Amino acid sequence: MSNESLANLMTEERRFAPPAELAAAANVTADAYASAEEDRLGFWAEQARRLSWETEPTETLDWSNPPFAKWFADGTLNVAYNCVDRHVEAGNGDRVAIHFEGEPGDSRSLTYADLQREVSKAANALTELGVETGDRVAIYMPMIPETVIAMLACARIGAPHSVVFGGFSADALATRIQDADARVVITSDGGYRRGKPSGLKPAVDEALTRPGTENVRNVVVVRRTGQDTAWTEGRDLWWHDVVDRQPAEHTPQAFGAEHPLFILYTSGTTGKPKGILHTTGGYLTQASYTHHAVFDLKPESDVYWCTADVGWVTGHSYIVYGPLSNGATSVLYEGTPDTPHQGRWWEVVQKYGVTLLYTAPTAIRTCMKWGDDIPARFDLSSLRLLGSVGEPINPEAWIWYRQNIGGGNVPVVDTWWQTETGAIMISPLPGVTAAKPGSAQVPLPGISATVVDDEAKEVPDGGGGYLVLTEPWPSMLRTIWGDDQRFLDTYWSRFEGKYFAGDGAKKDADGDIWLLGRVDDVMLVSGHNISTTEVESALVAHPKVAEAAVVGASDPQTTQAICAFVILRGSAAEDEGLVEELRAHVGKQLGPIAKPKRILPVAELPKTRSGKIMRRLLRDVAENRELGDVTTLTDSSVMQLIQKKLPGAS
Ligand code: 6R9
Repeated sequence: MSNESLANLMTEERRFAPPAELAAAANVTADAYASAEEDRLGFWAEQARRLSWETEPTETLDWSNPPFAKWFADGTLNVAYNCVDRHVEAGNGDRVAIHFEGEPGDSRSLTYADLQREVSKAANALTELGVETGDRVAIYMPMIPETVIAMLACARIGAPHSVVFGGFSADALATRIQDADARVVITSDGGYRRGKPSGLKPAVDEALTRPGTENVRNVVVVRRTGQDTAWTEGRDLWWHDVVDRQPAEHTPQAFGAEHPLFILYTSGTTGKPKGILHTTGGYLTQASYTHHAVFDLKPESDVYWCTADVGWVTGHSYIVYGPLSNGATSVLYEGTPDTPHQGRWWEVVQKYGVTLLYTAPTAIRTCMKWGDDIPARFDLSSLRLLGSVGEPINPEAWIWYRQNIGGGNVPVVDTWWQTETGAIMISPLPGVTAAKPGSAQVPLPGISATVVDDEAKEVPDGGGGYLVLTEPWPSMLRTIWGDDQRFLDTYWSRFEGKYFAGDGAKKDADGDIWLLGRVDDVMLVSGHNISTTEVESALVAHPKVAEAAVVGASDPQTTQAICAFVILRGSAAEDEGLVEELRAHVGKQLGPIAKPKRILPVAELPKTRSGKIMRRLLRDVAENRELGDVTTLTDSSVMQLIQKKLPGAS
């Protein structure tokens, strides 16, 4: 970003108060802000008591060597015990922990007692394979119960896991195995996606031919699809051979609160992926508290569903650790939202009576594109709260979500956080905050976030700049695995003493925070910094547009020119006047400076597996460059389609 602070173009006046009934029975009320304000560390010490500790911590935060934090350092606990056994001991062994729904329609429900048996067996199996406390285990799996069981088994024996997206290539998997120096890989023959079995084991076999992966002694393979699977004798073992025969009891050992729980790689825009390291006590405290506070979870009656993939941090914190530590009943769905039909998700909501739904803006915009009539065919009246994560949610998508999925009367919580933050940081509280579509609004109790300018000065209300976190928080990353210097350089060197999140943001007149996309994506047009998010939201607010991605392409006159790629809604035609109509619409919403110079209707946009639009690839297209790294794209053919649409392309 240049010295000119981020222009503040969009205004949004709609407000939605919490439903009275929800507010009256909400898990967390406005008092939480006051008590955290008064004594932040005392507040987190209190939240840590949500967990069962073997040794209660006496110290909350050790910040003597910033930014290397230690939380609850003298406490000891076992994460799997907290997520499973203690619920069984409390008499809730018969409660369903996971309703699994396979893409082909097979389903299975596991109670907390089932989970305790399965996790114990898997922990015994890993121990038999020689996995010791501190050893790293790579998990490369589809969305099936064994994935959750494998993660908990690792946590149970203190072996940090590194979950790698099942959609990543052998190359991406190999890099992650090398960097973490994994000893065992847990995978499956494959999983179901888009109506077909798709293989996973072949990518593991290929990855393990690469140098630097020699320390992998065993590959444990879950049979999911029954595909033919190549086998390396002595190294490969079927899960059902090695896990099923184990004793169903396992005594969990308590580990120090700062014992590593997992490494999760974020791709970043350049350079090798960063292994984000999370530890035990602080991470679980904040995952548990935020899940309780933001989703208002009532474990006896709610059915919670987070649609994320477990290979994304959202899957770690809000499929596995948050919900299970709280004793929730969750849905786990294996497949894609449109297999075998575009109403599949809503069918799942209806079938299980889902009450709390957590998904990403990209999915919401895709459903908008498919049309309102699809969700309307299902009974979604069980839903009482909706959440969003992963990208800024455009106000129109927020309204559509509330209206068409939430029946127009449920709170929508827009939750901002990152792999690095481990848990939700900025979000409305559903029983407290009057929601504003498009804004994550306020830091949660106990969290300190603000917006600063280039000189690290806090911007006044109405100003724009960079999002920073000004105090340490329990679930913060502890470092980048094996690279403390990169940890310092990436997050702590831009503004002294503050965590730099890499996101542009603004404060509105009430001091509420609006996220405006990655700083790398901010455009510079004739001396003005303009956020891609605001232009995209203006485009999505037009009735003919379902999705939009905006980039700044270098331009001799204006430094950068705004270039927009749009996906039209179901019935909208790509006629002559469309581009002019959209330009005029953006001009009217945001001002003439924000009018895109070029608008290109396309069929699809390039996205990562967690649904984020990869703007750098679109920038490559807009500037007629060769495409950069496409290995984290869901579908690389999308880029060829887009390139073909460009004027002048063959
Ligand atoms: C949880 C997750 C982190 C980046 C983050 C920001 C974007 C996530 C958002 C949001 C606006 C929200 N992001 N949630 N932007 N509003 N509610 O997504 O982690 O994959 O590490 O991505 O995602 O840009 O910096 P991760």
